[in-house]
Amino acid sequence: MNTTINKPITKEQAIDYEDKYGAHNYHPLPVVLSKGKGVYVWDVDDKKYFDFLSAYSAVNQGHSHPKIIAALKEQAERLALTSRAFYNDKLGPYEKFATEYFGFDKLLPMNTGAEAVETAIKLARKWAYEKKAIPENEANIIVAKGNFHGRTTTIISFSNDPEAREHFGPYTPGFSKIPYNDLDALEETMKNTPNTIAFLVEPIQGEAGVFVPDEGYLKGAKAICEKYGALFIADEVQTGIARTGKLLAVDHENVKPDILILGKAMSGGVYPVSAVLANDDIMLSIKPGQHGSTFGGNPIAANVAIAALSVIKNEKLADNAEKMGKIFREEMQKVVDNSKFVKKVRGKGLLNAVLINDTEESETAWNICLKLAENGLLAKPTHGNIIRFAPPLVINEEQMREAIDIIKKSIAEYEQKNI
Ligand code: IF1
Repeated sequence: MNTTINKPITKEQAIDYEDKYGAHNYHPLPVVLSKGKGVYVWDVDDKKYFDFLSAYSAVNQGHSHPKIIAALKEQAERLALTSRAFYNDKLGPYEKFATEYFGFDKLLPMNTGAEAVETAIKLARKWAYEKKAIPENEANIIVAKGNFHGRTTTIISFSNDPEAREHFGPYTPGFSKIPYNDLDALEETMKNTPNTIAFLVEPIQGEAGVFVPDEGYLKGAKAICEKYGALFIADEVQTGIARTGKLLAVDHENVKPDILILGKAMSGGVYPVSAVLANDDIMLSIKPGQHGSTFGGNPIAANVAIAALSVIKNEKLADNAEKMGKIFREEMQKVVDNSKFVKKVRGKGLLNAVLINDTEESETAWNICLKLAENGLLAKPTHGNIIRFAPPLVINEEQMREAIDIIKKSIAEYEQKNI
């Protein structure tokens, strides 16, 4: 039995409490977790699972990485929050570390990914009005259909997912949507939509179902932005921090974004840390007092992020993601070749998805995830027929092969029962 707030809580109680006292804004798998370490999590009944979601790529360094926890504890006991009304002795060193780490002049620290996306939008607009003489309130930003950039009102204003945007209007204007992975559409819209100032895009569309664009898409998009004097904004909240086998997904094509958006694994999943990086000609468009947040750049976030980013490099997690991802896709391709049911595996590094031969609205992916959980592996569908598989990047070959066996077994069991 797991004890919490000094009294034991069962799986049923935890679920009942959330149902009775919590907003119903999620539909979690019926698993109640209470412990995590590396690639594993345990539920309240001490059942062990491989975590193949990694909190949507926030736990790239593995659950409760000792070096990151030490940084969290050490700073929390020393100085947790000053606000930006004063300086502190951690933010500057973190900004120096992170700007050198990613190769930009400056960093604007925020907390969640959505806040960083909002910051990037405000920064691009401010730059456009003040440096490009775009007429006030006329700036247009191009986004890709199928995008997921967070859940604030402005961000869902340019989503085309009814679930994300219905009945949350009125919507923020100033965005035009084009098909993902379509350079002609980008060029066309850039050319014909006045006052277009930027293209905001995920280098791989995560929530849409791990859509990996054609080779050359990112390089082509950057070139089109340069041709029309628009900013290329890369949302690497999910694809960044070594998840796809390189430090950033844009590194696969050696593309440097004008604005880089990071979040999630910036802290290894132990604390909300996000950031926007850009060079001075863009970043200095925002002047003192024009943007910020209470917790943005706090000493704990700064200390934790240095530790989390150091782990990525010191443990060569991008290389490991590349190697382990290859094994995953090779083995899952064998399942695809021998199954009418599993029709495709796709991804890069350790951001992968398996497509099931069923409709988007079906319960199939969900039911397979229930079977996976029964067999000791946690994953979550992104759509009715797509399952994302994204373990922490610290996974070793033995663990990966054991996890693959669980996935194969679970799919086979599901097929036997349902085909
Ligand atoms: C949920 C999805 C993933 C993101 C990208 C910004 C953000 C996210 C590319 C915002 C956040 C999270 C949100 C979380 C589930 C998860 C998710 F399923 F919602 F779409 F990963 F694909 N840019 N993604 O993926 O960052 O504000 O959440 O820190 O909302 O349930 P955030």
